[in-house]
Amino acid sequence: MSKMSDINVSKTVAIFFIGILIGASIITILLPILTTNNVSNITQTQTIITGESAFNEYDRPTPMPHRYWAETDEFYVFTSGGQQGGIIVYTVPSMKILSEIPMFNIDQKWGWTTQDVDVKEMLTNPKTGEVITFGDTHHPSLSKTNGEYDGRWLFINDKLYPRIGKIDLTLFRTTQILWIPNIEGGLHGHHTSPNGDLDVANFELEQYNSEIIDYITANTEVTTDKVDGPYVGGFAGVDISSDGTMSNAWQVWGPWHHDLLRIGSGVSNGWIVNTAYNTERAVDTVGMFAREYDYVFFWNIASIEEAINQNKYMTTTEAPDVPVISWEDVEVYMVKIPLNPHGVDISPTGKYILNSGKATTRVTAIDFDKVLTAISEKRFTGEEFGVSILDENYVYAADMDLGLGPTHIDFDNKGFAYIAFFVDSDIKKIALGEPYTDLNNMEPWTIADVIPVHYSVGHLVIAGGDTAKPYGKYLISMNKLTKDTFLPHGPLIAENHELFNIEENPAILIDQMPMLPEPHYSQMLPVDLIKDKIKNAYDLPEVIEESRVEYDYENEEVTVYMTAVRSFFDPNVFNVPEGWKVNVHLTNIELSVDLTHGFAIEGHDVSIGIDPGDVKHVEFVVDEPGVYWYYCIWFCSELHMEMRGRMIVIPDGEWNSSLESVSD
Ligand code: K7E
Ligand code: CUA
Ligand code: CA
Repeated sequence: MSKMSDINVSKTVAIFFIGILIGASIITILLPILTTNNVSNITQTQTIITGESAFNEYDRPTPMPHRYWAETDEFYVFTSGGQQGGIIVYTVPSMKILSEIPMFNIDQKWGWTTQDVDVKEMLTNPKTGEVITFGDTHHPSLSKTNGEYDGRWLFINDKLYPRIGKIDLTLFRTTQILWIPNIEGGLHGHHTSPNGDLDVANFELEQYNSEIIDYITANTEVTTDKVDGPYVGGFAGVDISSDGTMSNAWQVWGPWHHDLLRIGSGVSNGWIVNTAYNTERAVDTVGMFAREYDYVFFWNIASIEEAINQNKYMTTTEAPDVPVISWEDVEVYMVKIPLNPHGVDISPTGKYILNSGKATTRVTAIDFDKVLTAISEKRFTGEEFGVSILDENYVYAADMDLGLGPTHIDFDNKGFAYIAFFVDSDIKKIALGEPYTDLNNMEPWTIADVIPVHYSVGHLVIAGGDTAKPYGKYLISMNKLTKDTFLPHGPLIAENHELFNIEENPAILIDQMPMLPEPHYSQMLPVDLIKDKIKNAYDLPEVIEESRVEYDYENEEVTVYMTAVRSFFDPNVFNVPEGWKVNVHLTNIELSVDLTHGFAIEGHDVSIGIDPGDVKHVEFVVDEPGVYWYYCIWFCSELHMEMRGRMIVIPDGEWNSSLESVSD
């Protein structure tokens, strides 16, 4: 023990001197910056540039003042990575990428790998035990309070597997993945409620869960067949507690599969709105176009809760705590909309629900006030599977013939809807009706601007477009099939995110940014809403495990409690008998921002970043005797290269307890 403390003392001294060295160099670098007034620098430079060459305010000044973008960027953009499996973060108006946040994918540089037992658990399908390390993120939804973003969390669906992930916006890291039971395949339409207590997602695929089919088709005309179809569908409700914890709340199942989804607010508060493009209940592409129209559905959330209170639900063996409710036991209405709809989006006061028929040229606007009247006056034109069809001639505020391939819709703060057209490669700006006519001063439902994009636009996003109070100002068109927009780089071309200033009419293209494949929807959050809440480090545990190595002969496991600090691992050597399992509990005890370390060990498929204040728990098995170096994967100081240590695997038969490592 005395040997150990001697070494500790000398190490403390070494750390102290290294700390001074590093500190001194940081001060040397920072001093000129700290003593310069950056803000006035920026303004000056801008004025000069603007005056001389008619550059607009979005051009970068030359010479570039240090911290220019940190001072001027206004929004964070959280864009779904699509088949990348996570989230990509960039800022506006600079269009500069800040971060990737792995979620359903693994990415060792961000410390998100399945060697971390906590990450592995989150990525394990509870039904099959499979660890799924890829996904398909589509629809991010920022948490809200009173209909506006509160900057606490971001939730997103996986279209490939049935799960919803959550990002904690104080850390920009995934902190929970909730698996949805009873279904095969993933989730698609996804949105959180205006008060942040509910998250709802449509099942991406038609389902055949025989337990549930027996229940929901018991007394109805709904037919199903396992081989020939048709099948059934539905959506899942997820409770979000006040600390952001997600839990499975309920599922509603019915005859149809649903595509996109919004939770109403304002006038439509308390209703879930979702579409179905396959009201034909077909199992092949052509069959899904058989009808001339499909439906948008309005589901009363209170009636779902009421059905649960009245015990009108079943549960499955897989999920005994999750009520499964038949569509027959909830209050639901539908309205005919142009065939094979895609986008369904709700205007800021919750009054207008815009639906785009992606295989048509039509976009319809439904007035939710009229939906409520039509329900109370029973203005129905028929029913299907017991669901009343509201008279579309009454509830439509507009039926617009606007162009080819309408996809998604978003809203600004001035009474306009912006509708993306995939085939036309443009965005049409449309004046909304009452109560927005005071704002837009236009004949309702007429075109105010046609914005060309490059080229085929799927989603678009306006800052705060799904909130009660959009911020407006910027629109990002998220384009696919971008062809010649950027330099050639092989057969698959980067996506193109185009930033427009929509305060001007016609809108001004500010920037084009190549984006890695393949975003769907994004959301924008004001910098001021979260900037000061973002943490420099994880909260270190109250008790930091003392560095040590423990041997468990019964289970043949060695547990290493290790710390990382510039630029040492402690312990920096440990011995293990061949064939044993190794658990490394690694704590980065630094609390300085950006001082991420890492732990990579040769030959064992382990490489993982670890942020300041974080604790990682890595597991692996040692099969081959030998000397294995481990090292830090992030350049953390001038002594980074030396930040390494050894794991020595002792051959079978040569081990004896005197080889047990004691921490130094
Ligand atoms: Cu929102 Cu791409 Cu999933 Cu349309 S979907 S683009
Ligand atoms: Cu720690 Cu490099
Ligand atoms: Ca259809």
